[in-house]
Amino acid sequence: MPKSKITGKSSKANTFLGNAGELQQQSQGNHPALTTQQGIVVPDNQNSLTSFNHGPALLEDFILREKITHFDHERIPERIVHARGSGAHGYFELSDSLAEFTTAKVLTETGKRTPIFARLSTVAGGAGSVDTPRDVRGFAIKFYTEQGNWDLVGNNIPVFFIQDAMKFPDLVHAVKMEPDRGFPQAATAHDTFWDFISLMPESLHMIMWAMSDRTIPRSLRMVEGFGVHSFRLINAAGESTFVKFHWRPELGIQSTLWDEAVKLQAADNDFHRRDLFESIEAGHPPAWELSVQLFTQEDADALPYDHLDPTKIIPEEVIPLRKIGRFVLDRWPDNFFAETEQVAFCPANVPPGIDFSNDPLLQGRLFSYLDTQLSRLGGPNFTQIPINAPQCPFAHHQRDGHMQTEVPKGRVAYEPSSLQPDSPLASAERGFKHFKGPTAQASKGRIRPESFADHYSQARMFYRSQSEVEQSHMVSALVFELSKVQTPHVRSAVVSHLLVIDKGLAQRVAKGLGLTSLPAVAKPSVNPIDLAPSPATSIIGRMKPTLEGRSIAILVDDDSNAETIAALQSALIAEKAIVKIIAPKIEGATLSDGKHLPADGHLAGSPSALFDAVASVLPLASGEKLSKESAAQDWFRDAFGHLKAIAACKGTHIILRAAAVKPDQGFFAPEDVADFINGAKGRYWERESKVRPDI
Ligand code: HDE
Repeated sequence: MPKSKITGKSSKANTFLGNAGELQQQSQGNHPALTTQQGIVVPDNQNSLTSFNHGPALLEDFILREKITHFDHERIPERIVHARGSGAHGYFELSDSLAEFTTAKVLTETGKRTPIFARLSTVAGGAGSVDTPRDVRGFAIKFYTEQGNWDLVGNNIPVFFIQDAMKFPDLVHAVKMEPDRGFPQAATAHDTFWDFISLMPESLHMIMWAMSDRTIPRSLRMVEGFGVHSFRLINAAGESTFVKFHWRPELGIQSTLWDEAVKLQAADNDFHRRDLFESIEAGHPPAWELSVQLFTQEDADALPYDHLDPTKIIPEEVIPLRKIGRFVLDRWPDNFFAETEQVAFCPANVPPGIDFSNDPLLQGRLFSYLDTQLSRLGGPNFTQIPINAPQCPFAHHQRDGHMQTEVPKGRVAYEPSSLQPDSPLASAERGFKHFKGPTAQASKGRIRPESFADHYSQARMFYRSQSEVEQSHMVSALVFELSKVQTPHVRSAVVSHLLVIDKGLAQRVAKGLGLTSLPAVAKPSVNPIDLAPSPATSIIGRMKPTLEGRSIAILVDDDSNAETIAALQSALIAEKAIVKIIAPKIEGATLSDGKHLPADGHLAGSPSALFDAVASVLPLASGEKLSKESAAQDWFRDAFGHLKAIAACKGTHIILRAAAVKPDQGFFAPEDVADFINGAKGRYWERESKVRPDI
């Protein structure tokens, strides 16, 4: 042990290992040695190299420098849109062959499982923003087919805001946080967004969908997906059929209420990500049916709108959906960054047998995705990242560039070549066949087709296809959003467009905003027509009466009736519901039978917004005590306000009275398990006018 020159005593500095010593003593396991990225074994991962006791850190500490440098570069640019997302692996299985229409094997070989990776995202917020803002959800699926990767990069709404890719940067700049002030994050409720919308009437159909409950989904497991654009299927004879892709959750589509979404945002920033993770981990993988709408050029010509206009749908009442298979998301990624963050989708990735239409928005997208990925993933070799690599044989002459991780062999990196007989060659027979198209276009110009000019008819069709409750939700969404707009003329301009869509809608929104008179009606370039309603666009009419995959809370405390709780638990689990025990303290409660029941959440930190229905089994004393706590009062007031079924025992009624909640037909005794289960399969829409009389 070295001696100090001054004191002559042994210096502790050289022998003290800090945490490293303690950790080494604790670690009895057979761990592999920790090394640097260069493979040098790290002697101490707690203390940097300093010049003696309290001396400065030394530049020669290559272990510290490597660790900090790597850390400094851990983040990559986030996606300009769809930055926040959650992904999962799974598979697609085809049940109905489309061999008549396409040569793409993924759509012709029934029974075969194709591996997939899907990512669901919000659009406007940054990567660290919340899961439950009012926003469109992206729904992108990568199919690792044996003919190369096919990316179906869709949204949970079947139309888009704009008709031409030229407008996309403007739209995104308008929706993102305002550039001078840096807010609001993840919200459309601000001036620049609504200013842009008021000046772009082509966005109004999408606005109707965005202001509906579709943009506040209950779970990522319960959203629909749409490819939006028309694509083409090409068969062996080179013939083309138009196709639109739709996918529907087997658990049914379901949304939250706005007030619930706002409270979820406070209760759990990761509500959707956690929900998807937990259901996959618990062995309840979500699944979707994949369907297509198939139609010919003649069918398209007969429609009163242009299918190449991405602000239009073809209602399924006009061209029915044909179910062709299902996909399942059953494996959470091993590493969020390596997979969910680095995955790169691109609508231009299609196998032979699928081709593009002339939708001008799609055409722009075919360029944008690869371009953005070059900077987001740092260069042209991102297809080597495992999540992006095809899972079929591939061979190309692309070489070098940033982060080349492969070691290509041989002399030949070009084609044709006579020097290397086994070097890859193009194959006209197996290769991608571009649809030739009808006839060459005679002219060019920056022209928007006349057939894209009607911006209001489908917006009206959507609004009028909704149930009364859903229409009211749209009214309150519009009132909320426009009330956040500080510029009065922007508010009026939006109402002037609503007047064209539906006068009743415009009047209700104007009243909600407190406008003293209605603005002049906007002047459409083409007068709208009344299209037949499309009931398939409504959510409430199509909600599944089921508890499968839904989350039900049981509030318990010390001395709660053990028998009632056990009966509720087993009956709910038999319905495939997720049961969560909530107690005033996270340690749980000792029930009437003397047994301890651990809790999944504590009352103050687990608001009822997190659950689809609530049951409460409390002894009178506990009801008395909790009735004085605002967290307990809010729990029931919110469950009531969010139109949920409530099973309440006598003790709970003390809290209900304190919270001024008057029981209605959505209330049950916890012992009446079957009634509660039936009641919990839906929401009590008729309660809405009592809790939100203004809308
Ligand atoms: Fe995207 N979009 N988009 N988009 N989009 C991106 O690509 C773009 C559009 C969609 O989970 C970006 O890699 C343009 C419609 C999803 O990684 C970018 C236009 C639809 C995702 C891009 C559109 C989508 C993106 C950002 C108009 C529904 C997330 C990062 C011409 C059919 C994919 C990236 C994921 C992501 C461009 C319009 C869906 C910038 C130019 C319409 C689901 O390339």
